[in-house]
Amino acid sequence: MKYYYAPGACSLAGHIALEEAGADYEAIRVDLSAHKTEAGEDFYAISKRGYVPALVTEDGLLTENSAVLAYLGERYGPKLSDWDRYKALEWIGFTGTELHKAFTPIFMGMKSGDTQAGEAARPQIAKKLALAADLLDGRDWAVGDGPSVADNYLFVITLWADKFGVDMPDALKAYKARNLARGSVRKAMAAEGLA
Ligand SMILES: N[C@@H](CCC(=O)N[C@@H](CS)C(=O)NCC(=O)O)C(=O)O
Repeated sequence: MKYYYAPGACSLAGHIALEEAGADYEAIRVDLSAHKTEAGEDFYAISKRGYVPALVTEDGLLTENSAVLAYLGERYGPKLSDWDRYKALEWIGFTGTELHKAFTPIFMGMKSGDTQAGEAARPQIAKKLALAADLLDGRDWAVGDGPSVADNYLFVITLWADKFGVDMPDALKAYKARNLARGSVRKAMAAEGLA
């Protein structure tokens, strides 16, 4: 498999899953501002979407965190009960559409240099992070007894919250620390030059 990622981006979630699985894959860094791979290929020629993550499998190209994480989770992740599989999808949906997307004004501001919208978005992001902590409801992991792909994605969001100075409840700070202690997380972060 080939895995296209950008350092510290949402694609870190799948990168952690691949490390956790001990999968046979090649990680390829993409420069998202130039839309070029580290070898200088046009990333749009690899994925029409132009964004990461993008996973090249034996069956073809798979994109979108919701699909990539479900694919990696079901193939390589811990076996979940039927109900927990649905709950993991619920978490991935929540993380992608509520948490991840809430950071869009900050990312746009970084590109345009106009940071006002990003500043204005912070309280709203903090509110959503408070909801995430509430939904964890005292559990160590999103579903089941251990980490799953749902945690990989939520963990990336906690990294962004710290990076951009958004308030996080203590439960989420502890959750972030718990994830940072995972070998797969440390390996994927080191591979992306984040450690
Ligand atoms: N809908 C996509 C969005 C992925 C996404 O937002 N990727 C960002 C990095 S976190 C990206 O590649 N942005 C660069 C761009 O859109 O040009 C998904 O859920 O996987």
